[in-house]
Amino acid sequence: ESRGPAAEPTHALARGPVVPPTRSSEGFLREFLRELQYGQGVTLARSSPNDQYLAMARAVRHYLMADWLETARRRREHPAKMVGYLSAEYLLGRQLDNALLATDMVDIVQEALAECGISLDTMRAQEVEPGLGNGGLGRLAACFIDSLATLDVSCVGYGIRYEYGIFRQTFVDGRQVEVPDTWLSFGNPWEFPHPEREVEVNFGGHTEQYTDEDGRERTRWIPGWNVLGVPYHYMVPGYQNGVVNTLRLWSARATHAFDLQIFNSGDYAEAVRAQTFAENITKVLYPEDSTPQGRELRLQQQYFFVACSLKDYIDQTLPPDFDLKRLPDQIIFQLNDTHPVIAVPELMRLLIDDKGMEWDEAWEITQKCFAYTCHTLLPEALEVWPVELVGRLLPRHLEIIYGINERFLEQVREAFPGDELRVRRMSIVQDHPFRAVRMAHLATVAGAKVNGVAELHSQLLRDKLLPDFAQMYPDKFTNVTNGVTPRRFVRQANPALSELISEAVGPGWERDLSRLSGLESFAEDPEFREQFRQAKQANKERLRALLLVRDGVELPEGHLLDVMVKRLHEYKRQSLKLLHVVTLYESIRSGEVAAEDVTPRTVIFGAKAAPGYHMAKETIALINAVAKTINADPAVKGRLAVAFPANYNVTLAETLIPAADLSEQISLAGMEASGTGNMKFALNGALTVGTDDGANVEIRQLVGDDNFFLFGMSEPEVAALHASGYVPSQVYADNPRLKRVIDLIASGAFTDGDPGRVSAFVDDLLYNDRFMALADYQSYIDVQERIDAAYADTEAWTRSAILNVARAGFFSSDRSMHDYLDRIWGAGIRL
Ligand code: T68
Repeated sequence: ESRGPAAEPTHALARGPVVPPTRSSEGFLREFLRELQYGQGVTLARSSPNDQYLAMARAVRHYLMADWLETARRRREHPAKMVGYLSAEYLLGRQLDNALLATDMVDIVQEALAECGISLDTMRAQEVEPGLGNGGLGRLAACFIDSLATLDVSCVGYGIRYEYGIFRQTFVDGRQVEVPDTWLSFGNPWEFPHPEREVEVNFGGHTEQYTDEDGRERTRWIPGWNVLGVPYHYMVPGYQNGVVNTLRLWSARATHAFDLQIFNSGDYAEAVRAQTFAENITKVLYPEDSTPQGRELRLQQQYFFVACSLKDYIDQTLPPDFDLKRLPDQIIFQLNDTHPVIAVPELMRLLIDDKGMEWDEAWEITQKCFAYTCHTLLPEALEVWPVELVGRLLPRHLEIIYGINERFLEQVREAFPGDELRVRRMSIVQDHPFRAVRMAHLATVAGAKVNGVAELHSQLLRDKLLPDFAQMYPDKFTNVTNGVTPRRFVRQANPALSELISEAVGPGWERDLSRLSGLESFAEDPEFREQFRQAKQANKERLRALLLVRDGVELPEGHLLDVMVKRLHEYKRQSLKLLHVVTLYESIRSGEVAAEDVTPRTVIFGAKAAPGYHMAKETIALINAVAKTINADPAVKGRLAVAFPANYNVTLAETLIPAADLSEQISLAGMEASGTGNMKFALNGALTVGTDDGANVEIRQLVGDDNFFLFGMSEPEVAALHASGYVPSQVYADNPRLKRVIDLIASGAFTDGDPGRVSAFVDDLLYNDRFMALADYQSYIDVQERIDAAYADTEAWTRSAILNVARAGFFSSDRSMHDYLDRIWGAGIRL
């Protein structure tokens, strides 16, 4: 398809570069009104807040457009190696503020809107955040593409445009009820659909052998059905640097054959059903975090988006005459967990079947084009796809996977002669408990590099999860500790602290977070400490105001704010936090401690449970039940409160985290791959209470033991307890305080006297407790008592909080990106 005008333009405006609108409130006002009147088709007087939001968002977009087009032109003209970030999830958060910050337009826009009688805050509140991810993994992808744009690294993020993102959580009688996330229903001003760049994706059918013109034996795939992928482009602006990269999200459409069928078919309803079937592929995000269910539609989603992305890159991004032998010089595909790993056989298929390459050559290229990031250690989180399903949906890919496995196992046998047990352990295809493809093995064999997401995790990945592979390919394994973007999670979320930081260390720290170390000396300055406390206080007020209107919750004033926000999962141990809350409650109620001797504390939970995760949902119900009882009890009023705002998401995080005093990172050691919320809290001046797990280990090393509350077993201690046999009921029997607390819960004290509603929770703790909450209970209670005392010493606490900020600069995702560049992506990527 040809691009550009048919004839040479004659007018200067048509020839020249794209001119951005004037950067003034007058200029913005003009853009805004033009979008409102000509884009939305309403006058200001008749416009709804949604009209105003859509128009202003489009007007803001204008200011990024010239940079976007220019960045694309620059990257075309000076082709350097590019990162293709392949991720099934991007948990972006709201776009408006991010765009205003990237363009440095907050003041201009505020002034212009004021002249229209519109408040910027009202506009901000209109936006439904794109929740195209479950939790940490999806948010990490969003932080990484932000950092790559800020570092001016050429990157395209590839993913899925789910019509429904992560569900909206509501509580009915304290129990989680999921509501569909209709984020697109009022229009989305941040996306650019490109139906003209649609690509076809095949599924099903069978393969056959044939002999080509040169007499070579070849295979071809005769698919059974297909769908179209339509790309939607999103701008990914760097921070005030004129760079705008692209996020390309794919949406499934029925092929035009379906449209024809609809017209020609006597059975209209049947034809429409076929169309619905195709479009189902990108209908909804799977809300399973860490426990993939192996559903057919999920594999369809995965293949759909990587097939679209590879085809788009090879056929549309590379020059038409490109020699694919040089592919590894042009791109590295980073696999965000195993979800996109079906891209490996897909690239092999493209190179061999479509481009006519020999196997060995195609494999050499493929092995250089992928790198794999693992985000877990939980065995049940590792994806395995039944061979029967892969064969039915992607018969050619299954053959290729077998081909890869056969050659790989030959190498294993060569390296370890006679070790058939090892061969079976390492095989990409497992036989037991059912025949299936182990996606992590495929990714490890194919990937040039394999990385974990924090030091401890990478070490356990080598030593426990994939030890055979680490032995065979020691150089493949590396670590890149996660990071978070300081633009969204400090600058944007915490303007009060940001201003203080700028005053102390000068401007520009948002792009070089190591400069936070300049705050170190200010920790000793009483005046600075006072200002720091005032900023925290302002953030608490802001949170109080938000929770009042958002949830009708009234937070008490002057409390230690103790926050645990993350997905609900047994390994993260919200149950342990709950045991602490009930312990505090019980100790006041029983008169063991006088209410006035208790450090006033409000505990805030935020957590979604996977809809099919029974124990997680029981835990949510119990937290709500405990909150209801405690908050209504005059005996603890002013001393202890519990809040559980529904629907924790990126938007809520941006107000919650800056207000927190204490960050709860209490997973069983060895279970949390990294955590990234832990980093956001430290950067916003909360102290961490945490186990030696994931990135907590590195946070503690950096901020220092005096400024971190460590508790619980270490990973080796956990392993030893497992080996010696863990009996939770014995821990219960041996600890009178723990026994009182569990007995109180079990009695129905929080469930209207009904023990039935808590028996699943209690029985699991006593007779299973897979994540050893009871084993760490006493240590946790002890550390919390130290925290109560520490918080009472305001100056010392503030000093520690400042030191957390000063020493957490390492956790910028910009640093993570530098590490990927150094350790994984290799030479050729221009900085
Ligand atoms: C998280 N994983 C890790 N998974 O739990 C967390 N899984 O420790 C780490 O900091 C973060 O990744 C970033 O590395 C997830 O968030 C998922 O969301 C997920 C989604 C679908 C299937 C499996």
